[in-house]
Amino acid sequence: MDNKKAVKTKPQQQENEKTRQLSSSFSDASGASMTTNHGVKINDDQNSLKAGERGATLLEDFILREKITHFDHERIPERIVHARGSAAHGVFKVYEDMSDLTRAAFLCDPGAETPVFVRFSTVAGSRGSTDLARDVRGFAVKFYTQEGNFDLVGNNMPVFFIQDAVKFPDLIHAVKPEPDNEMPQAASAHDTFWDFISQMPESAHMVMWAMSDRALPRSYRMMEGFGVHTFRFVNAKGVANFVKFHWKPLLGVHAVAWDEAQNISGKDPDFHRRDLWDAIEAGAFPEWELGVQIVSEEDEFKFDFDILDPTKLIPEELVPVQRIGKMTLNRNPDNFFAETEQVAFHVGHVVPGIDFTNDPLLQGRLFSYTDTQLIRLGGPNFHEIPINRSVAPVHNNQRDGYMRQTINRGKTSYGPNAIAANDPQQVSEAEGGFVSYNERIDAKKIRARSRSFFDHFSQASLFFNSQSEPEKNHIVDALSFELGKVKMVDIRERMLAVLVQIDTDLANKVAAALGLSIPEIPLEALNNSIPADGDREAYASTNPKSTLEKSAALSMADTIKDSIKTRKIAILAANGVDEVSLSAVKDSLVAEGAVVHIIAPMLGEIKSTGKKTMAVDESFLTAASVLYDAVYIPGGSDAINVLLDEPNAIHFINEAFKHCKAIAAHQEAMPVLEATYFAKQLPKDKDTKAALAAGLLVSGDAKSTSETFTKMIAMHRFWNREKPRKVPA
Ligand code: HDE
Repeated sequence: MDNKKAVKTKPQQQENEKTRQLSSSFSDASGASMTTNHGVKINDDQNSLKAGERGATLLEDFILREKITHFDHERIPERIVHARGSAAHGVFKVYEDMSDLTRAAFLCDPGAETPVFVRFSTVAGSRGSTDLARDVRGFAVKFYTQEGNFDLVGNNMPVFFIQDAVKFPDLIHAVKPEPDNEMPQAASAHDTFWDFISQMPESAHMVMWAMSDRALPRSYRMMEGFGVHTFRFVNAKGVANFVKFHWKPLLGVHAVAWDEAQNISGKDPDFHRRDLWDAIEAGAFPEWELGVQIVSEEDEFKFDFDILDPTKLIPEELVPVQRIGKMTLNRNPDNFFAETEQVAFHVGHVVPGIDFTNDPLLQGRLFSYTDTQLIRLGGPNFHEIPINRSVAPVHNNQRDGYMRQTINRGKTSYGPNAIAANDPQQVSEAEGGFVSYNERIDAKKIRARSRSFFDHFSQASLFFNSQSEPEKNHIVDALSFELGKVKMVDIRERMLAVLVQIDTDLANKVAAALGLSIPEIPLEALNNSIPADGDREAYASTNPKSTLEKSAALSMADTIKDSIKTRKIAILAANGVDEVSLSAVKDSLVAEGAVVHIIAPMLGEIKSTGKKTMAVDESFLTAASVLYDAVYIPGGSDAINVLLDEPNAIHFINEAFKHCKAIAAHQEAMPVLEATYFAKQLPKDKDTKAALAAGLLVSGDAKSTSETFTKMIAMHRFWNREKPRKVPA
């Protein structure tokens, strides 16, 4: 590893114990000679070795052969699921000693700072697919604790499509591009997915989440995360409690509109990746609080659902989420492949104090994650890849295999041994040895599913009932779109029969959009996921009502809306812009932590009325409304005339309106607003209240514009605009 001293760490990004460990693997070529992989200095990297200037290339050219061979092997198989991802380094700190609940050391010492590496991902798309696909997002956290790695491999939705791991390959085959023509990429809107789903009523709850705005995050930084399964906390006395893990983003939970998502996919398929990278580069470090819901063993059966069923959540009204610590992502990776691509998460990586339950989906995952790395990362030594290495020392009698990095010394690789005095030694529980929770098991060996897993619809209904009106409309639209893309009518119809079990109004609206009526399919005929000798009646969904009517935590409507930090604001300007109305608003937004771009017809610079030159960040060609959270149009009659003549400027504002974003304008810019399709909807009243209700503000006063506009941006979206459903842009 040459040139260790020359390694540059970005000034605002943070170091931790894991970074220091990684630094022994850093390589930086500044000032270094080019060499082959066996360290020989290269004299000519421009020409291959030939028999004469115009002659054939010689096989002898070891430099050429080495370079091309390495290149030929530069790709590894992409992950079968979660192939597309982005990651960052950070730290986690627990707020208070949690030793009453768990002996996990990193959760017992508020002074300890645990390094983490977090990878966010989509599920269905390939590595090169768009970030904005309608999909579940992976939220995988590797804690490098002093007791070994703990991987919390979760999603941004708290439940899953299936109850038993044995159905996972079927689910993924159904959602991936269809095998005959490999279409569509990164989309569930096709026949095979809905063919499968419509026969698997256990997926109903998760389908509601996947069709909701949760599947279209504004940013990875604005997503919740969930461990999904029920895990166990075990304390030093051996007392266990059930635990559900949550990540709560301090920026709130926000989404984009579906039309916007589709546009972003074209304008910037790396939207989420760029957003995460840029925020960290700018020092706006994303933060989440770790939450836990604790259920005692005595309460295991007190709910009207089974806590081992991964298609169920525990409503926060029944068991509140305690926030026990904070995670901050504060450093971008140095190398995408070495870190983000090669990181290997494993739901089975737990530390003493954290243990599993018998959730049958979790149990299957415990096998899968090592198995997949064996082929993806080329053998059993993937734990030695720097990003996967534990910061706690690793010693055991495992040896050899492809790409072994460790040079084990000595003669013994077995135990017991006398030659090395039985090293490495086993460790007592008191000194931190892992001991599995002593769960009592007394059962028959059986392939079956517990009756307590057969309530498929009550939490799907609870989720739908808990949504605000706009969120409900978005679910109706999403289902109408997805099922509209399904070609086989009987699949659409069967899905309507599933939806009617969740909510009649929802099913009726989707049916209307599809031009179909809802078939009457009895519950026992809805479930086609039954064994060959299975009793259809016994496998029918039970249909109880949830004891809760609504759960506020399931809706995004009331999420945190008090900050515009890292929000992207477009200022549309041209030569002749009024400098005061531009700079005052810009400065105030920047002071609040927003990212402000001046967008003009051409790149380069514009001149204000006061002849001040200002740099243009983007032109109408390179920017797009969908890449911003809000728009401001300053005054200056010359600039306004230019914008009026620029169809892309009007389109920009129309699109921002269509996607329900905050729009503010100086009163001199009124002609531009009058050229939009929403001119008639401009609020008659010019006061703050009207502006906050409509998300539209026209004012001549820069100070009050800044104040009101900031509040409007923090509100994220003005979904009430969707009501008239007029489609411009
Ligand atoms: Fe995964 N999953 N999964 N999964 N999963 C993988 O592991 C699997 C499940 C999740 O950023 C794979 O290293 C099975 C639930 C995330 O690298 C693979 C089952 C949840 C990631 C795999 C599930 C997840 C993965 C592919 C059903 C939410 C990305 C590459 C029994 C709680 C991690 C890899 C990263 C990745 C198998 C179900 C989350 C094949 C068999 C439920 C976030 O091992």
